[in-house]
Amino acid sequence: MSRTAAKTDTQDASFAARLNAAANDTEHLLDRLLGKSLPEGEIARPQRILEAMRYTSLGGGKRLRPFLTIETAALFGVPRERALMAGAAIELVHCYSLVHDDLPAMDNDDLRRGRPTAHKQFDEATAILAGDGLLTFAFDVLGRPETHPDAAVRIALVTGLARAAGIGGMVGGQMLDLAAEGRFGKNDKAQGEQDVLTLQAMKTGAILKFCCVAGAILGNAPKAKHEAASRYGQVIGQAFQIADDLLDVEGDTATLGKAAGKDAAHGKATLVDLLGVAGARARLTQLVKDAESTLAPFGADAAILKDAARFIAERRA
Ligand code: GRG
Repeated sequence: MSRTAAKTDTQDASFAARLNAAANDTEHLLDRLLGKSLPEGEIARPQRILEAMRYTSLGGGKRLRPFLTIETAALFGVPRERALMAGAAIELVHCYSLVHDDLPAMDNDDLRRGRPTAHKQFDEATAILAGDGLLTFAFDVLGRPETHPDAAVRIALVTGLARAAGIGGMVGGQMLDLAAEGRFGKNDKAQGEQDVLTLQAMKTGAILKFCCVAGAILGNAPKAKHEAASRYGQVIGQAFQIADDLLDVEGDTATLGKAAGKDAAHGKATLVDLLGVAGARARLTQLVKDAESTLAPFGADAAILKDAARFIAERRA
């Protein structure tokens, strides 16, 4: 599974332990939330859709997004249970995006997190519905008082996640990505670095950035610290995508738990493509330094987030 394959050389024991703790706590929470008991307002949970939603959200993944929310929220003294609820909601959106991205109409992949993709394990209609179910459920989770007793905070979380995931974020970025493959005609293809940066900031960066913003929202952070958390999230989002693009070129399918070499096969423009492997590595190193600088307002409390930036840059899966 990708979770165990994700260790890097520079990762110290306490970082590994905290990432694992976030992963385990997220797993248990999602397992409970996606159980058989019905919250008020639900009529029934049909067995097949519940099974598909559990298959696609439990038992795999690094759980980097919940980890980022938990650790950013910790900077503001947020109780861990609340941060976990918000992190789990973001992870549900992430899992939905993977399910839909793997569909025949999108990337048409057979392998995800070391297992058959949802449409292979079930069927295409079930996979589409499982993605829809995960996305919708994320907002159910955010809307619960367990996430935060103050409704204004919950509304800020719902709005923030909707914008990060939607037309001006991940969904819009996915649209640009499909266009960049030339699917809708040559004129839509991404041309240069700025096009690629915008596409990636939307497709993968927006959700990663929101993980950190969510911690600040939960903690009613003062403006300057909210902005610092947001900037950190933006920078690690860029680093994550460059690392992902390098893994696509240099990684192997067995370690990644998903197909490697897809970007070139699909004619995708990436920063590795534009800068070369050495240039992309240099950019990644600079981004890790930038991420560390953004954390200056938090002093020693942010050591774990510095480790996270290095982990993101150096991960192998
Ligand atoms: C279908 C609306 C829609 C959007 C899809 C994010 C995305 C857009 C697709 C995911 C496909 C993909 C492989 C993108 C590259 C970056 C990425 C999100 C990798 C997977 O994230 P990890 O490494 O995965 O955090 P785990 O399995 O550890 O959670």
